[in-house]
Amino acid sequence: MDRDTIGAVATSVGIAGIGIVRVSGDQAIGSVSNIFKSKKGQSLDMLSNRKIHYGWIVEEDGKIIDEVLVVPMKRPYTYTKEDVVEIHCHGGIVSVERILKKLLDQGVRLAERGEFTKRAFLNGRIDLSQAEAVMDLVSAKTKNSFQLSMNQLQGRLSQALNDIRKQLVDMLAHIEVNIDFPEYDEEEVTREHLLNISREIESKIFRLIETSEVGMIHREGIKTLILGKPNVGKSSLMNYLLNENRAIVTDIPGTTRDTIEEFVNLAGVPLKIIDTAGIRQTEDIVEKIGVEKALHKIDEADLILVVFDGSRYLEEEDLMIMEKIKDKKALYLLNKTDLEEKISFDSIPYIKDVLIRISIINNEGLMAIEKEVKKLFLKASINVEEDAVVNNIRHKNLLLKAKSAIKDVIQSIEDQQTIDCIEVDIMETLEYLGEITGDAVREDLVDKIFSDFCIGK
Ligand SMILES: Nc1nc2c(ncn2[C@@H]2O[C@H](COP(=O)(O)OP(=O)(O)OP(=O)(O)O)[C@@H](O)[C@H]2O)c(=O)[nH]1
Ligand SMILES: [Mg+2]
Repeated sequence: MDRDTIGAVATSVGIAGIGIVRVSGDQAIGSVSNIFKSKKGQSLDMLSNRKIHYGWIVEEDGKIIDEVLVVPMKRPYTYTKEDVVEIHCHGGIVSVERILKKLLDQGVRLAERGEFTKRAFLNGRIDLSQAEAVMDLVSAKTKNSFQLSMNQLQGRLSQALNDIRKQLVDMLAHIEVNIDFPEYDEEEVTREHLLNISREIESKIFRLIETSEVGMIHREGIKTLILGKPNVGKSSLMNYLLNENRAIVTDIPGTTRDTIEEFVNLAGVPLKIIDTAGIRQTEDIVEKIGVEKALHKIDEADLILVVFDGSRYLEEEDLMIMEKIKDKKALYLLNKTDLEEKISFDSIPYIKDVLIRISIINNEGLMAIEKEVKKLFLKASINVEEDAVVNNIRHKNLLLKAKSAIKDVIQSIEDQQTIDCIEVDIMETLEYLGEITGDAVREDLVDKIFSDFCIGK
């Protein structure tokens, strides 16, 4: 393992009360010691461990760079399980960068993305799924997604996976013990026993996969496309949901040209909302590009909010939009109910029942959108506070592979396959689950995972 001492600015760089520079590795205390002058005049390695020490970061000639608080933390009870020092200095760009530069001059290497957390993983303090949770925590946008990641960091997913892995290992042990007594009865009992456990494991894995839909929504947000012909109130809806005047609203059809993307927390449900140009045939080049862009986004959207103008007749564009989104999850919003109603869905009876009637101007009916979104995406059976929830596509894919491997185990037992054959499938299941926690994972994959982190974490 890389023994370099690494350093980075751990706080977000910008105007702030304090900034923190973090160092980890064998030379952490020595290198900070060289540039730190404590109030008491003692060198850092003489000062007490895990206590905050007041002093200054200084140039060789004693000139003060910044007034700081320094926390030396000796291994192994640290974030990385290595010696760690945190220097708390004034916020802003200048101080943290000058201090970091001084450390680099001492031979400290600039940390790569996620390298502190990677060391915590490689040194065995946390497993890979917990390390991934750290990144999710710092980028969480809602309380729920933070909570899910916190549960994961606390080991809730790891625990669920380890329970399953232990059962798989027990299965292998059971086979080893009983294979030496291959009398007919013993083998029958063994097979029956293995079959029961395999079915139990299959349902546990299935349950975890089931949580991933909600888990991913909390993490990534529901990609929500607002679609409709021009002037129906799409941008008004966007502004209402954002609670700010983000998109331009006018009574001129074709106001919105480009797509506008914003994040909104709708009563705990994160939405990535995209306002689009009104769909219509147009000769205007810019508008035309906007319309094409809007239509292109349909494929990747999780949810479409189709807006109709109730004060106008149903037109060809409305029908065209409905046709284009017929396979997608959608809410049909009939806007401008404050005006005299002209629209009629007599030709498309199924729409009538699912319409949500709203008036954005009068702030009417809009709560129903929130309710319906929740109904569509959040399954009541999942408890964000308590359950082990999968919120990561890498984990989900490995669980799907594990599920298929355990299905093979069940099949092999049912088909009276040889014990060897069953063993291979059990080991495969174990391996997929091990990849989630990082017990069986390739180095390049580990590098790839941490490269998505931010610097200083
Ligand atoms: N009466 C009434 N007018 C509304 C309502 N909602 C929006 N409008 C008006 O409808 C007009 C068009 O609103 P926008 O939000 O710009 O419509 P849009 O669908 O984004 O239009 P394009 O960007 O041109 O496609 C504006 O004058 C709004 O004030 C409503 O509930 N009732
Ligand atoms: Mg608009």
